This record gives sequence, C-alpha cells and structure tokens, in this order.
Amino acid sequence: MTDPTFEFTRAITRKPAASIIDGLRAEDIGTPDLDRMLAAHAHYVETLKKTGAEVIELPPLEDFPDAVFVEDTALCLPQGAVLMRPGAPSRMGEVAEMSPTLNRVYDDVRRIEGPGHIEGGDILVTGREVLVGRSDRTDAEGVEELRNIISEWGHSLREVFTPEGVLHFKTDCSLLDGETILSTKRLDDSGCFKGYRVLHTAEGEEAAANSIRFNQFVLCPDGFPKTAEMLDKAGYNVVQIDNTECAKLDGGMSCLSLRF
Ligand code: CIR
Repeated sequence: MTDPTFEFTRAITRKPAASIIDGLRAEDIGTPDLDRMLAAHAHYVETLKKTGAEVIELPPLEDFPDAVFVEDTALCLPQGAVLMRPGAPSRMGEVAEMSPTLNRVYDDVRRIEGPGHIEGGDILVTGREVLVGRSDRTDAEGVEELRNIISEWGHSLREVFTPEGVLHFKTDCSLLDGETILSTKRLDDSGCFKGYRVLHTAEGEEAAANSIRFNQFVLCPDGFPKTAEMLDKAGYNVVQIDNTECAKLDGGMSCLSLRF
C-alpha cells in the first residue's frame, strides 16, 4: 500500500527564466541570481529523481517571472487534477501553460472557473483531509469551488486561515507523513492542526516550515540547522537544498513542484 500524501511516482517542475528578477515579492531583499537559482533547482530536481520518481521538467517561461513556482497553478490528487485561479493577476496566465501537461498525465482535469481565487500554495493534503488556508491569494469563493470539485472525489475540505503577513498557508507548514505536520509555532497556535502530531520549527527558523516530504526524503531549505537536526532525530531523511534565491521571492521547497 502506498500513502498518496507523500509517496509519489511523478513530479512536475519548471526551470526558472531570466525574467525571475521581476518575480513578485512582499519585500525587496535583493535581486535573485539566476545562476545560483538554476544550480539549486538542479539539486532539487536531482533529489526528486533519486527517489525513483519521474520528473517532468518544463521549459522556462520568460513571460511569467514566477512560473518556476508551479505548485500554485494546480492541485494534484490521485483521482484527478484541479487547475487553480491565482489571486495574483500576473500569475493567472501560468495556469494555461500548465494545462496541457496535466491533461497528458491525468484523465480527469477540472478547473476553478471563478469568480473566486485559489493558489496551490494554500492547500495542504493530509492523510485525512484537504486543508485550505484563506490568504491574500485565496478567497472564500475559491475555497468553495474547490470543495465542490474534490467532494465528488471523496475528499473532505476544511477551510483554515493563513497568518496575517504570510504569503501562503504552506509557507508556514508542511506534511511529514499522513499524520505529522511540520509547522511554525505561530500557525500551530491558531489551532488548525488539532488532532495531528505537530513538530515545530526551531525559534528563528520559521522559514524551514516550507519543506516537502517526497518519498523517502524531506527536502528542507538549507540554513536551518536546529530544525534539520530535530527532523533527523525524529527519523526523517533530510536533504538540505539552497533556497537563498527563491526566498527573495517568498518561495520555498513546496512551490517548486507538483507531486503525484
Ligand atoms: C509569488 O509571490 O507568487 C511568488 N513570488 C512566490 C510563490 C511561492 N509559492 C508557494 O509558496 N506555493
């Protein structure tokens, strides 16, 4: 038996484009360096492949500076995929660019038609439910439209809230296995993970919360040694990836792939 929340046979990624320097950011902390981002991206893709998974590597899209963050364009579930409707107007066109690939690998592809908005970064699929955090990018209408689609596939959706000033729900949490969540303390304090086993990022290492469990590995951003050690002690096989350049655009480990 495989666990569909973290055992995957495929992933989709997209190479960063030179236009990455124009990517969205909440605060300007420096211009991303494309070469360094490409090197980190290659390490990320190679780590996914090491697990035996097939990685569908899509080409850069100069017209969409944030297109490397493919996670926001879709939700991939075992029963089908749902194309999102990003709340960031500059990212809306990325969905049409992802659509042909999902139509090739899935028999059932639905889409959020609107008027609501929802981005994949706000969605955490656990072993028992689909948690969706309302945020500046994801609104109540978007959440309800997704609920209608995935309830047909037998999934229950619970609406939660992304903390103020945090880009996406998964900026602050990730799934370690069907029942275990890595979370910042500030998000866990909201009570949204009651009933789960929750491990907290170390103090001052909140940015380590955007990690991913992909088969045998937990891919973590590099530079958060206390959290990496805690995960290692808890029995997870941690791989640390340089996230310096993506972090300048509020991106992390989960944003860089769709996993299914
Ligand atoms: C954005 O603001 O949309 C991008 N610069 C970062 C998106 C990160 N995606 C994610 O957390 N899923």
